[in-house]
Amino acid sequence: MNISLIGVPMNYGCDREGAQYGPEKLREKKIVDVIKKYNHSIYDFGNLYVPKVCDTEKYAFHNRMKYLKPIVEVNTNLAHQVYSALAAGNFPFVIGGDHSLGLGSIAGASKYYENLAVVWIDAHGDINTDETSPSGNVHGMPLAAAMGVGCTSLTDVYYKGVKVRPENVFIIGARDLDEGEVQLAKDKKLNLYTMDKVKYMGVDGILKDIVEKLKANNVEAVHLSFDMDALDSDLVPGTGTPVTDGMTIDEVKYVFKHLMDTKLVKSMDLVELNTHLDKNDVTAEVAIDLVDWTFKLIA
Ligand code: B3U
Ligand code: MN
Ligand code: MN
Repeated sequence: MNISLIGVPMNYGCDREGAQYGPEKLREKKIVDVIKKYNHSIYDFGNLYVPKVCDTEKYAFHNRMKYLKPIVEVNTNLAHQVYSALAAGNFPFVIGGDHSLGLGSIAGASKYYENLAVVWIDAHGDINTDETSPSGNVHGMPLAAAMGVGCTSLTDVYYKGVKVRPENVFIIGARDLDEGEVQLAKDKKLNLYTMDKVKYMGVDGILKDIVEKLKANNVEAVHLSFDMDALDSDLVPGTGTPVTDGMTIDEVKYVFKHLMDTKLVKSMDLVELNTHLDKNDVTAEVAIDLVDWTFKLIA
């Protein structure tokens, strides 16, 4: 497979030091060589340009969303990179950076694929809007925006309108949802597999459900968005908002395996590695192990 590696060294969406160094750390840990091991041709497109905005300006562009302008700019460029990679027959692999980059990667993938699904593996729902967000951090909003919910400056990134239909949204591993997110998930009847549900149905149970729905909905392609904080907080000190009672590494690998088996996964993000918070690079090593596993599966 031809892989396009796209780095997004951005932390405006989480408003925390350290998330912007994810791409640099993963390259230091030889992400390119790890992917190459499985006979892929990898094209490293380097890192996207992230404009400098000082923190005194964080609310200069919107009164409830921090750093709105640079986030929209970076995501517009990311969307076009992802779209171009897909149009060239490549698999775009986007490394973050905070999860606000989901805005761009989903926008790019959805421009290419008519009927896209998104599998969002995360301790959080990331379905807040500027009105429901308790923090004003845009990394808690991209999935709502992709469904066309929230402020038009986010919903209209790259092109106007809905990028993914709610019935094609699958959230796995959530265990820290805000009130507005719970309400939106209900209103939109999202496929929400909270950690409680994962435990109740088992990983096999939720995967069976997801694969059936992907088929029933005639999904053409899946964008897989993986937030490191889906993993249990004990395993990933190097992420901005770790949450207890999360997934094990084996559970994540199992989910990846079965999703890859569908042959529908055509693009992927790996986000929220925070090098400042990491302890002896353990989180970076976990990320690399998951990358290794993923590209072995794709081979
Ligand atoms: N739901 C909270 C916290 C949060 C979302 N995503 C992360 N943290 N990583 C919010 O700010 O929207
Ligand atoms: Mn997230
Ligand atoms: Mn998260």
